[in-house]
Amino acid sequence: MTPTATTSHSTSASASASSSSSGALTPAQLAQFHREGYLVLPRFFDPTALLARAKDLVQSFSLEGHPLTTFSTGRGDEEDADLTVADKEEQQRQKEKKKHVGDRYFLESGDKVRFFLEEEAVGADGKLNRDKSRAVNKVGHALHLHDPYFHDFSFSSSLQNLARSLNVHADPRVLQSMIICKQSSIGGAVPHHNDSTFLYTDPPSAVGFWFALEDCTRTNGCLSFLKGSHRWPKDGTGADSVPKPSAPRPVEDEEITAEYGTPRGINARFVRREAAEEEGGTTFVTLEQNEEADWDEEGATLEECEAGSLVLINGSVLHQSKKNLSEKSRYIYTFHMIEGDPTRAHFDERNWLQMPRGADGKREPFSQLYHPPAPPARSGL
Ligand SMILES: O=C(O)CCC(=O)C(=O)O
Repeated sequence: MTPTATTSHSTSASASASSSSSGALTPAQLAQFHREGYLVLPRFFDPTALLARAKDLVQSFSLEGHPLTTFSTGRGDEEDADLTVADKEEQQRQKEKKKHVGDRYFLESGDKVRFFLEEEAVGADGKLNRDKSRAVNKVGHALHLHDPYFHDFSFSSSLQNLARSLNVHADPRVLQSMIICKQSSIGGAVPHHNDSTFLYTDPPSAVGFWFALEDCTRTNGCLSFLKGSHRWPKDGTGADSVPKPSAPRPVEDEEITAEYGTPRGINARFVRREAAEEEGGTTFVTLEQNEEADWDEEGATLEECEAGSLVLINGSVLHQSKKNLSEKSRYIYTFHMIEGDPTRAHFDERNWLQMPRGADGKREPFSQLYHPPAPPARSGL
């Protein structure tokens, strides 16, 4: 095991049989990543301590003041014929208030550690219908800032070396770190998407780092990918045959494009609604109609993997995970990197995830992978 640059815990991201001893990718692995849009690296790290930590967090978070109803679905919306008009108006006011609280809980989570619940874990009465440790959908979105285990792991020397060898970002910034629990029986599906839709930069630059803390199988909701969907085909039906998009496409070395094809941009981005809009919350805005490939369920590749695997995900490649119908949970840890060099890409105010403003009114920067923030205190662990 290669120890991390910063850790004193046993949470090292280590190189393995699948990569060189420093964590750097081999030429063959790089080629596969560029060709297929993702790369599975089995036995990349030891998941034991991180899994235990993730389970501790989910077991011990406080429900006090938590906006439990925020992530419920349409259940509980049924009309009650016995209610008076005044009762219904009051019910509507309460619902909007809860939605507002829920929106804030989500939108202010970019620099916090917050707990989001499974829709099926909240009953129509607005209460949890199971133990909280089995109700959490995900924990995010700044474990890399606030949790010593996830901080040390995320900024480890192996991951720094890997990012250098990937060579996508000049100044990689770490953001949107999450534990995704995929609880047994109820763990929700993640519909097909690409990550640059949710972490938009101009031009797109997101790369996902996804770490299996438990075995991920077809029955507990492993990832599946539409291989190569991050590029236009090179068979004459590709980017050259459609008008140039008004939305930017990812930029990369000309040699890579020449070898594998033109990178695809994205059709839409996920943004905060303007403060003036009554509904608040988030929405999608269209950038292009036909820049992305169409999802093809039959053509998708299921990627089962063992605990300890790292999956690298290009920001334009389409992927999804299905509902966990099994008796086993599927804990993973993930974070993303975007380009932080302002001459190469720009992250703007419309993105859903934002850092808070400092005393000078400016947004605090996202963490630099190569110059990590100070580790959080370990008191109270
Ligand atoms: O873990 C999952 O099920 C989905 C995660 C994912 O799609 C992502 O992080 O982009």
